[in-house]
Amino acid sequence: MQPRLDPFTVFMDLRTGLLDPLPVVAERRLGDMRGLYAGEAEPADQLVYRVLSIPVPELNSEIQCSTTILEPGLVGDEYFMTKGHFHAVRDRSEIYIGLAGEGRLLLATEDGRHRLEPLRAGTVNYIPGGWAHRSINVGSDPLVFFAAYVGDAGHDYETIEGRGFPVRVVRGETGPTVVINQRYRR
Ligand code: S6P
Ligand code: ZN
Repeated sequence: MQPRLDPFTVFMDLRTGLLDPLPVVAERRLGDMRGLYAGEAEPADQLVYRVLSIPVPELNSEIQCSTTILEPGLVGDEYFMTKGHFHAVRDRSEIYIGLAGEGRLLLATEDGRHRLEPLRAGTVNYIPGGWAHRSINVGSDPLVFFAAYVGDAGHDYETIEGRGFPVRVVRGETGPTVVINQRYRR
């Protein structure tokens, strides 16, 4: 076969997740996340996370790679988190490699099962197809992780925007606490 791409190398700072050369950067602010938190997501311009993506074609022959830098913070008692998504092609899987900070990876199936996994420096999370995933920063420093996933996975945000995850992770008296999401609809 004729190769589609030439080899290339990107340098990653393993503590900050920053990539060199700096690839495509997407920013998510509280104003982008209305309806996902139980409380009011204010102020709208507050940065919550950045996703630095290495651009490759969205084909199942490729591997998409990105780092996520998720700031520490709270909306009410709910920790800063990513929007969360199913892959548009549901059976596409992914791995996360934790680089810095203290987090949780919340996963859920369409039939309402959920799991909470650790996400910190040294964790390798395997996210099988069919599991929606959201990362949550429960610490006081940025949560940084590297993601690699099947190139044509795509992202379905609408399903999570409509139904939420079955649980939320909030700051409790003894630390991060899992509570039922009262707005969850299966
Ligand atoms: C992509 C992978 C991550 C997330 C990123 C932001 O499949 O899971 O790169 O895109 O952590 O989360 P979200 O839910 O806003 O895409
Ligand atoms: Zn994903």
